[in-house]
Amino acid sequence: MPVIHARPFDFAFERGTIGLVVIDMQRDFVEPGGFGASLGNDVRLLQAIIPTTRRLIEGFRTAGLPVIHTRECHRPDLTDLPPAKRDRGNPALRIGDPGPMGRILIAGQPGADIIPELAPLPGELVIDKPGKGAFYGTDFGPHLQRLGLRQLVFAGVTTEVCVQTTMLEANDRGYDGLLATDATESYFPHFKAATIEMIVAQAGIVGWAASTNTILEGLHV
Ligand code: TIU
Repeated sequence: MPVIHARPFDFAFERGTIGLVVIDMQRDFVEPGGFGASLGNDVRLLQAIIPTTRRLIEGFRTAGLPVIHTRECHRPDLTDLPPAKRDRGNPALRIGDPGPMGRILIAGQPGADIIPELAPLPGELVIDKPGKGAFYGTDFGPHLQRLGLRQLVFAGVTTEVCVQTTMLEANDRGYDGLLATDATESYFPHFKAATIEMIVAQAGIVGWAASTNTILEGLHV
């Protein structure tokens, strides 16, 4: 079985069952004027991983392996937005409010688009998700089963929120998850570092972690 050298030990995979999941690389999180900025975050921190994430995506494409993208967003009528999520904190703009990139975190608005540098190719799966995890309220799970995937490499933002939640959801459903450490980022660098350590601690209690170069070497691309 081929392996990717990872922490805490080698990540074994099959070519027919491994795929890349890129979480929420949307304008709303990465560009000024979106959801991330409305929460008071410095979105420039997330922009640093764009070239690495692009290399990871292109490596999977070159290897002929599936790339799946997710977008955190809500229906225009907000019926999938619990008050507990909308009313959290005291942001300048709330989900659904009009902002410089259209309504904040709403499907179909410019802010909910994946950033142009990492745009999905025609035919790549894009999962719109109302929650932090990609399994909740979506058909992500059935799509993974249809594609026959068992090992998932994760990239995207933010490490400790949507990426970690999706890795935990995937782990409970029997998928092996590997986090690409330089293709994920947080508004809080110490949260990113802690998340990586939490994932690989206890003999990989949640999963594995490796750099993009190491992942691409393991895939032979
Ligand atoms: N705020 C924050 O760190 N993250 C989110 O709200 N969503 C995702 O992580 N995608």
